[in-house]
Amino acid sequence: MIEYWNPLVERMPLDELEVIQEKKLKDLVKYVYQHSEFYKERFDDFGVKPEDIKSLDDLKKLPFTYKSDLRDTYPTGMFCVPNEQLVRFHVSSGTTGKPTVVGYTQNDIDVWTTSLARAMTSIGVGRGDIMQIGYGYGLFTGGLGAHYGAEEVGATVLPTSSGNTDRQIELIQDLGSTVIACTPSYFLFMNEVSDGLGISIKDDTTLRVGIFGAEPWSEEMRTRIEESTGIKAYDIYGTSELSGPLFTECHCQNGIHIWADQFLIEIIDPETGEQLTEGERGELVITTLAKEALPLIRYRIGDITVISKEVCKCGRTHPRIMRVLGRADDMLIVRGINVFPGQVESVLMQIPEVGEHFMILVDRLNELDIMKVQIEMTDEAFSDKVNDIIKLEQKVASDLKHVLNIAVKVELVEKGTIPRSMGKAKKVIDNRSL
Ligand code: DLL
Repeated sequence: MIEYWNPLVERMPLDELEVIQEKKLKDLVKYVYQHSEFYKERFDDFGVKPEDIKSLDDLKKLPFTYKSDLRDTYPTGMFCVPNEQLVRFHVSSGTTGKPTVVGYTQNDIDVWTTSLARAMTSIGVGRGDIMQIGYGYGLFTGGLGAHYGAEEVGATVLPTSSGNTDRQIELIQDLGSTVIACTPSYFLFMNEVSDGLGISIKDDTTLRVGIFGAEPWSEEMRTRIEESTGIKAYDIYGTSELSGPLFTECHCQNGIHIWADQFLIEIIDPETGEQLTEGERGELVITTLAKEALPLIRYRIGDITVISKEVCKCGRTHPRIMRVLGRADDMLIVRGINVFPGQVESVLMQIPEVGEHFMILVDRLNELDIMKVQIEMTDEAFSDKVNDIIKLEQKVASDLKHVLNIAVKVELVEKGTIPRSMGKAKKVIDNRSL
């Protein structure tokens, strides 16, 4: 098994990478100014010219771009190339507004594929692996993105897409899948279905690696998944606007490597837009350094994380982002206190009696926010002794209060009550916004 896909680039000292970034940034601003009416107007309104960008430090002189810009210019108003140069479109589902369209030149697909080839190599996935891809294929970027990356590293792809869970399990067994790529929620569901069929993922399959992302999941969930299924679970991150799934942790499982020769990252204060320093938690902002069809300048993804520029134990020098807590707009504000669903998950997963499925419900009663968490118990913990149930509810409520600083009502529900997901799971129902 090879250790690096491109050792020269992946282990290049950060200061050398920054020289590459600076050159690419200068070229990029000229390129977008010349090729996109949208960017020309945005730069002009902001009073900045491509020539003003002389170093990486000048990045902060550039205006941000937002998801709303993609929506406002729907479908292709931000593109820098004519349609005949595109080899593919992907389109976001548009559940929270108008969909966004992303276009790719052949070079964009190649850059995307290379990013994933580096990532997959860093977790030891390659030739000899059978990679079952349970992310949706089609307009969503998950399936096809993972597919191209897996083929590039020489793995054998099993393109199951999401759904048809019994069949997924049958194929894991019959074809001997060694890697599964899907949302963590879907894998939990697969594990549950396979238990129901009397098949243990740990003992009766050859699965050894999971590549889980497209939604936030916690360190505690990783521990649960790894212990119950015997696989190594890795985090994969990306967004459709940037291409799709792009980056993973390496085998050290300590942050997601962002390839600095292709992407320039910043962390900002979401309120003021000011740059924050390494180690401070804030909103991730990405500038694409190698995209042709839809380059993004200082794109405000909205995801909350922390950057580390420390050289990783794996030898890779590219900066890492720590587990993504979700988008700023996934954050709930309950009685003035900020709550990320991931924080709730972290607390719940540390309580052995609590199962993996939960739902957060927020209501407003007499001008007061009320947060309730519905949880299912594990099979082992299930007992019909009312006393035990009450004790468990109290324990969960007290642990949640300790971490979140707000009173939470806890309700234990029967197994199977919380809807299972084959894609991105919905973990919050906020009735205040209905
Ligand atoms: O979810 C791309 C993708 C596909 C990533 C498969 C990983 C695996 P979108 O549908 O545009 O693209 O959603 C992107 O999902 O801004 C985050 O809020 C969230 N997200 C994605 N990966 C993670 C992760 C794909 N590992 C949005 N941890 C992002 C936390 C994640 N959140």
